[in-house]
Amino acid sequence: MSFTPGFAGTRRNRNPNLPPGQYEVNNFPVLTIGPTPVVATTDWSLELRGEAGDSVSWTWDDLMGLPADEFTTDLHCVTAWSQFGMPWKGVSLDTLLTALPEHARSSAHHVLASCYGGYTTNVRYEDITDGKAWIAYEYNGAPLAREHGGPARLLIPHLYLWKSAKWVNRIQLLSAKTRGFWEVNGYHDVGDPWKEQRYS
Ligand SMILES: Nc1nc2c(c(=O)[nH]1)N[C@H]1C(S)=C(S)[C@@H](COP(=O)(O)O)O[C@H]1N2
Ligand SMILES: [Mo]
Repeated sequence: MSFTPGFAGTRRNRNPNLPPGQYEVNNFPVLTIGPTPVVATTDWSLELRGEAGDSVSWTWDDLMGLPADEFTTDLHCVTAWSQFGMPWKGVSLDTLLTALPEHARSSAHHVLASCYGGYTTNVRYEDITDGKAWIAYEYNGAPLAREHGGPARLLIPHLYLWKSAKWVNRIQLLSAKTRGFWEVNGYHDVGDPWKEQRYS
C-alpha cells in the first residue's frame, strides 16, 4: 500500500481562518459605490421598521446611550480580501430589535438595509439576530472613519462585507425578500464566505 503525500500537503500552509478563494490583507481597503456621504452625528438617525408600520428611531445621542460591545473579528470581502483580528465597537442589533413589538419581529424573515447615499442590501433576518450583527461606530479605538461608513455602519462579520451597509439609516423587517443593490445585480442573497456564496 502506498499513497502520494504531495496531495495531502498542498494546503498545509493555508490559514484555516481564510475562507475559500480569499487572500489576507492588512490595509482595510475602502470599497464604495458612488460618492462618500457626509453625515454629521447631529443629523444622524437610524430607523428600524416593521412591516405593519411599527417604527422605532434612534438619534446619535440615543445610540450612544445604549450598551455597546467591543469585539474583534475577521472581515471578508467578495473581491477576495480578508482581514483578521479587527477591533470594533458597536451596539448589537439584538439590543435595537427589542424596541420593536414582538409581532413585528415574529413575521420577519428578511431585512433590507438602506443608507445615506442610497445604497441598499438584503440579508436574512436570522443573520442579524443572536449576536451576529452590530451598528458599529468605532474601529481600532477611534470613531469610524467616514470612508468606512462613519459615523456608523451595519456590521455583519460572518457574511461577505457588501452586506455591511455603510452609513446605514434604515433597517426594514420583511416577510418576503426585497433585493438590494448588489443582489439585484446577481450577488448572493445570503453571502456566506465559508460557502463561497458570491453570486446567486
Ligand atoms: N452605503 C454603502 N455601504 C457599503 C458599500 C457601498 O458602496 N455603500 N459597499 C459595500 C461593499 S461592496 C463592501 S466590500 C464594504 C466595504 O467596506 P469598507 O469600505 O469599510 O472596506 O462596504 C459595503 N457597504
Ligand atoms: Mo465588496
